[in-house]
This record gives sequence, structure tokens and C-alpha cells, in this order.
Amino acid sequence: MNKKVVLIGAPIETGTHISGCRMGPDAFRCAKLVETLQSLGLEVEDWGNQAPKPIATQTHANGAIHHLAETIGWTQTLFEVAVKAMHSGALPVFIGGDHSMAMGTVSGISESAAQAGQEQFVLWLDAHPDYHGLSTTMSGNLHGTPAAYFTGRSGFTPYFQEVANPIKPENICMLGLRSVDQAERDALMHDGVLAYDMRYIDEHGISQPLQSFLQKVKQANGRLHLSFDVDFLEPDIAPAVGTTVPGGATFREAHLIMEILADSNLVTSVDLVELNPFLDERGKTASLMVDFIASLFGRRVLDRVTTASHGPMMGYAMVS
Ligand SMILES: [Mn+2]
Repeated sequence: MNKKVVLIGAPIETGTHISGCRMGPDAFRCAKLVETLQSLGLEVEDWGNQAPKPIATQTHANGAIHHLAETIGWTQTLFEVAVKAMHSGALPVFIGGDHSMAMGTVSGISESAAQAGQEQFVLWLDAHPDYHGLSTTMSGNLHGTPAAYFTGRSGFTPYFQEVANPIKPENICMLGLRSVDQAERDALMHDGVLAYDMRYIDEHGISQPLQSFLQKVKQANGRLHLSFDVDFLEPDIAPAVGTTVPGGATFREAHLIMEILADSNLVTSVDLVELNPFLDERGKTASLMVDFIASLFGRRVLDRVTTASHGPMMGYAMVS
């Protein structure tokens, strides 16, 4: 994995009804995200918290939609900073902020991949697919729409800028789904997004769908963006999110994903989203998320020993 990381704070909460996500980026810093990454030998540059572009008030026929102009402004800011970060040669970690930030971050990294002539893939760890259009969202919360936006689905323009290089739906793998609205279900099926719900994970484990997706990324010599929503996790271990859904990923399942991703060396950018410190219990969710990110960047408790005589996975040795 890239040895240089830039942190980009996106204190956005206009995509939700619940206040608190604006404190997310600073909670990640308080939970020692910078120090943890540095302790793993990474060079870390914190680009601070970004601000949205000023946009004149917008109204949409779907009266449920709120904070449309602010979310458009955030999308423009994050699109630009994402392109800039990718061009800097570092690995950007976008710390949110609600999931509407992915409209900007993912469309930006996708733009950058297209300029480099590389295929962009997205791993979406979330209880929800966030695949609503502006006209289908009933809550009006735009954090339910980013994946539809960056795949280039219709209805976002002229409000949002057109996505010049949309992510191909078949290049997206969603893991952990357990709350999907009918309109989203239809759109996901129609577009061919690789969507695995919790039942699939219960029956087959997390490793098999993830490994087969990573194989695809590797074969295409592609770039991989990880978008990690706190509500992917079981609410008992990660209460600091406004959209908890029971039956989420366990500590071990999430760790295994991070470890497999670390081994794959394929991740080129990351979103950490929906952390709401106002709902946290003594910072435990923020600390847990930092723990997962440490594993993503290669922190090991035990190193696997592979020898020619014994083959792989025969033994483990403690690292001093
Ligand atoms: Mn989400």
C-alpha cells in the first residue's frame, strides 16, 4: 500500500436529519488516527477540514429533499480535492461526515483514474446501498443517494455537476446490506451492482465474495476505493451512527476484511463515513474505526509464516 497518506476532513452533515457528523473528522483525530498511521511507518499529511462551495438555494420537485444546495457545494469541493489528492501521489483518506460526501470523493477519484487510464472499483461496506435517485428518496436525506450519483444514474443534473467518468455498476461490490428500499432494489438489480446482503455473509462468510471481487480488481489492474460506513458494523460495537440497523458485521468480520484488503495491496483511496461522535459512548466507535484502519494499513498481531516445506498457513509466529 502507498506509504504516503493525506487526511481530508469533510465535516458534512447536510445529507442527514441528525446532527453530529460534523464532528466526525475531529473525533477521528482525537482517537489518534494520525499517530496510529505514523506508528505504522506511514507519512501522514493532514489537509484539515474542507468547506463547501457557496451555492445559491436550490429547490427540487421532490419536496422531501433538504439541504440540496449545501450538498452540491460539498460535492464540488470534495470532487476537486479528491482529484488533487490522487494527483499528489498519496493515498487519500476522507474522514466524514455523512455518506453524501461520497458523491464528491468517489466522482473525484473516478475522474483521476480515468485520466490515468485505469479502471476504478469501489468496495462499499454499508447497511444500505445508498442507491436512491433524487426523485425516489422518501426521507430526502441525500446520504442515501451517492452510489446512484457516481454511477451516472439520471436525475442528478442539472443540480449536481454531471459525472464525466461514472463508476461502472459491475465495478462496485456492496457488502453488509440489510436495509434496502424497493426503488433501490430495482435499480441495483437493473444495473448489475455486486450486492451481498448479510444473509449471504451469514451463509458463505465474508472472505469468498471479497476475494472474488479483489481478483477482478487485480485482473483489471484497477484502483480500489473503500467506502466504509460505520453502520456496516453491529450497533453494539459501533453505536455512534444515526442509522443503526441490527445484525451488522461483527468485530472479527470487519477485521478480516481489513486484513484481506491489506494483503491485497489494492486499496488506493478510503472514505470513513457517518461517524456521529454525539451518539458515541466514550469515543469507543471512533477508537474502533481507527483500529480497523490500522489493520487496513497493515498492523499485525501475528504474522503468517509460510515455508516451502510446510506450505502456507501452517504456523504463526509472534512478532516482537
Ligand atoms: Mn451509507
